[in-house]
Amino acid sequence: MLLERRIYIKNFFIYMNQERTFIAIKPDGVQRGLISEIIGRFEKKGFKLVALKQLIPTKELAEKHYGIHKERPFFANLVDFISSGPVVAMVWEGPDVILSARKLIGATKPSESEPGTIRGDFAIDIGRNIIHGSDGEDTANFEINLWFDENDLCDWKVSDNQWRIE
Ligand code: DAT
Ligand code: MG
Repeated sequence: MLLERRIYIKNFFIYMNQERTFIAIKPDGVQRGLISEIIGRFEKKGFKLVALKQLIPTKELAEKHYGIHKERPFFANLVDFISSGPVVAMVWEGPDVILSARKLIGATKPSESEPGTIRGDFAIDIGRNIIHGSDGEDTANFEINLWFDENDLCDWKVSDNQWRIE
């Protein structure tokens, strides 16, 4: 029941399940020249880019970002890797974008990620799996706030929105 999922505000239908997610192209994706390929997949899917920056994350930022994995044996390597070079950090917006982005990205382990997904098409090793995407609403909020200031988030309307969202 589509109508139940949208509300009418100031002449626009706003999706109640409109979400934002945090996406990062890891240093391997940047080094391998996959920035445009990855951004292109999110753009062509129809999502809206809300924020974008390239930075070399500090170890402190990487540790906070992956804090949930603190006790795992791969944690130190992961933090070293993420802070080893430029990362392209982004916020994307759209209906159910958190789950959709995880599907575009593919499974964590490249041997299990389907062809057609970013990891399925471009990665062969779990330690070099190209891209990060938030895995739920709480992590999305936490990660967006961790990597971006409120002022970095660009509030804009996609001009052809009626051709993307009913
Ligand atoms: P995802 O990035 O799909 O959300 P995750 O949150 O379980 O996966 O793990 C974060 C990252 O840590 C993952 O992208 C790659 C690395 N990682 C996970 N499991 C690993 C393992 N068993 N060995 C080495 N690196 C691993
Ligand atoms: Mg994760």
